[in-house]
Amino acid sequence: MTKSEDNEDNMTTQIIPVTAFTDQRPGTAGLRKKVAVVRQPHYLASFVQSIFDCAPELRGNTLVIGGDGRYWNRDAITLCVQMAAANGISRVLIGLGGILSTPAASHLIRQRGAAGGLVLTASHNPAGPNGDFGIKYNIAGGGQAPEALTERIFQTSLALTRYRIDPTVSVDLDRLGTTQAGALQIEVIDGVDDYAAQMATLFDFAQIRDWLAQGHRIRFDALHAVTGPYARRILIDTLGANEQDIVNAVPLEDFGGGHPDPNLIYAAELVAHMNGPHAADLGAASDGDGDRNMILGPGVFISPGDSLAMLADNLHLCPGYVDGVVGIARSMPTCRAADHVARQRGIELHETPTGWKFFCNLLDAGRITICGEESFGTGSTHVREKDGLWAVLAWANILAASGRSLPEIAISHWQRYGRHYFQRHDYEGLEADVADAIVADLRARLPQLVGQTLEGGLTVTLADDFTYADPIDGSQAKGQGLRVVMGDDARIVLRKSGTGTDGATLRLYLEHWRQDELNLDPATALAPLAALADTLIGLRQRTGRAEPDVVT
Ligand code: G16
Repeated sequence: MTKSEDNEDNMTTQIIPVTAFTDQRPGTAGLRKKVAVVRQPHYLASFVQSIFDCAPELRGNTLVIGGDGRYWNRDAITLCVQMAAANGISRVLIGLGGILSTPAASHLIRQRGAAGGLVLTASHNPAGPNGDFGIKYNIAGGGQAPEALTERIFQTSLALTRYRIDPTVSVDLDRLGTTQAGALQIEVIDGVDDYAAQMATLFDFAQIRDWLAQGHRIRFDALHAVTGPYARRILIDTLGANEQDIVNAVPLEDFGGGHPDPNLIYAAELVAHMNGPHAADLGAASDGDGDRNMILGPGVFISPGDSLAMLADNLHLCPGYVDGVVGIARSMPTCRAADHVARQRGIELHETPTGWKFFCNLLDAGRITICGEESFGTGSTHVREKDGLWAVLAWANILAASGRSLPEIAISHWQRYGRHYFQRHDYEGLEADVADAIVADLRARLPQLVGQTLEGGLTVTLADDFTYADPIDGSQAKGQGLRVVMGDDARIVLRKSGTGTDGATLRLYLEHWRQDELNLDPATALAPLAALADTLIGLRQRTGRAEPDVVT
């Protein structure tokens, strides 16, 4: 250890020499690793230093810091604050208890004009000593660092020789207010306040309150993750929802041992309630860091792609969006339900790679109002992250304003536009070379597929490895997933996940558009396409798995 390297530094700043780590390339949404990996000596500090080295705008400026409250969140936040002090950052804004949902952090960065933010989360991945940890850097606009920056951070981490820290700085995460540590101002804020205030500007709270007072119900499952306090404040305290309907609302360091992923598998309790005799009018769940959402009505599951399309079609009913939607974006694997809405309204539809960061330029440029992904993410111009509770409030506002039930809205949408049956089949924990070989083999066969009529009569109209050219900055993202497109009727998409921490995960996405049968069970509707994908890719055979690990 050496003392400060220039005379600008505090006397208590330490320069810690390190041997660079070689595995700090950020994935789809930041760096995600097992807790044991991140807790290795100097591991997190090295990554944070690489961020600070690549973000000179932070010097003399404000940095937002918050996390999803998972195991080791508090220690990691203290480390980030000590490093902020030693790297010339002048102010840190931290959520009370070290907690900020991902959308709330994005909002705070924008609202307070911060130069950036550190969001400590591994999203829906399980937590606890044997679980996962994660960290991502969000830039001044509130969105995740773009690809070019994450690549620079990775290159910096490969050559890192030291990091700077002031271990004398301490922070009381449980006390609201401002303190000074040398040149660093530390402000601990109630992360729920600003977020709740913003939601009140977008939605008609009085109308939702009346709707709830008439006996309608919202059932919300926070899965013991970050949205509990946000949901309690907004849904119970402000809107008057039943206290018993907001469940698992106390954030726990290990998420209660669960998997805080709002889908049909991991939010089973909510699904059972919504399929039961006392189902609420709107059922919803969010994830570890509050950016995902799952939407259900009594007896009906609205797939994320459908939710995006239905929200886009009805968003003008919410006061924050009275002028309607100027454009829509969805990630490539997300079903094409929203495309019909865009076509019908004569507005732009953008197809981007997986990863919320790809929406940010479009949002900044005012080209889109709403965007969404099959991975249970929906959001709008109000922040630069997806936003779980925003989607719940948007649906509640639409139900209250339209006077229609959720199943009525869904059925009339499908009658008008047809229904995109959609499923994602995940094969998890695969050997990386097995997963890579499966992808490489299909990639090699793509050119021959075009023009072929496959079993069942579907003809392949396009087969490629998806490349995205950003219409705003012209940057190109290549190798973003293999797609076998059968006109408007169907698609099979295969890609490797960029968020797992245990070996490789392959995702197979199946989509079939039907205008004749609107009431099928998705598994039944997609069975022929699944069989086709099996013949084409042989996933089960090549992975030695009888079936996918998770189907959502
Ligand atoms: C992140 C990204 C999303 C992406 C999802 C799944 O979400 O922000 O854009 O769709 O991961 O990515 P992959 O298919 O590569 O695993 P989150 O909620 O995990 O931050």
